[in-house]
Amino acid sequence: MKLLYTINSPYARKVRIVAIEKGLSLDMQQVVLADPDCPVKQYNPLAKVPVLILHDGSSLYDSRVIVEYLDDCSASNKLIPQAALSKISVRRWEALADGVCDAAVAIMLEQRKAEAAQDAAWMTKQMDKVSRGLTVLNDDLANRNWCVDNAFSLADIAVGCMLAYVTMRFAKQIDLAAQYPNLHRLHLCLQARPSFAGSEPSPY
Ligand SMILES: N[C@@H](CCC(=O)N[C@@H](CS)C(=O)NCC(=O)O)C(=O)O
Repeated sequence: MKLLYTINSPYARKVRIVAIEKGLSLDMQQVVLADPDCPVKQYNPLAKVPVLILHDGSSLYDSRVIVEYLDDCSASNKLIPQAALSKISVRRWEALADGVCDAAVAIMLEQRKAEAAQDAAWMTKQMDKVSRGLTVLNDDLANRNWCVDNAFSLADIAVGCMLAYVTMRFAKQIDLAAQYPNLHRLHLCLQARPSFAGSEPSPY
């Protein structure tokens, strides 16, 4: 199986970490989305990463579909619980973490426009989504070690990828330790895992 990804995509990083945690070896192909020959649109009509190309040439997207597929590839180290309520809870944490990333990515794209073309009110609206999302995730985590059922799961991976992304993009606006101490504690714990340590995003 081959994964098309970009190094700083938080969604692709979620997939990369799931694969490592599951012990699955993927053929990794880093792509440049702006490249006219970028292969992504051939496999995903939405032209977004991540895309997982299966052995028969068919493809899976988006990240939430891919992580479920990978988790089902082996019975060991399940990252999405089987029990219905726990599973829905994990997926809800993931949905909120991914949603915060959606708002953060939207701001980053707006900031790439010429300053006169940027819509400040729209960016504030997106930043409010980031702040509200972080507040809810921080409150919901409270003093627990892991997001759901006191066990490491996809919820922690999704939240960890989002935290790395927003702290990289908004280093000046977001002080995790001061504003979101519960998420800060989780972030430190996740950064120590080999799957996270080897896949840190870097600003470009
Ligand atoms: N919901 C999608 C989001 C994927 C996404 O937005 N990826 C970004 C990179 S971080 C992308 O490929 N953007 C290119 C575009 O929107 O044209 C997922 O979870 O995979």
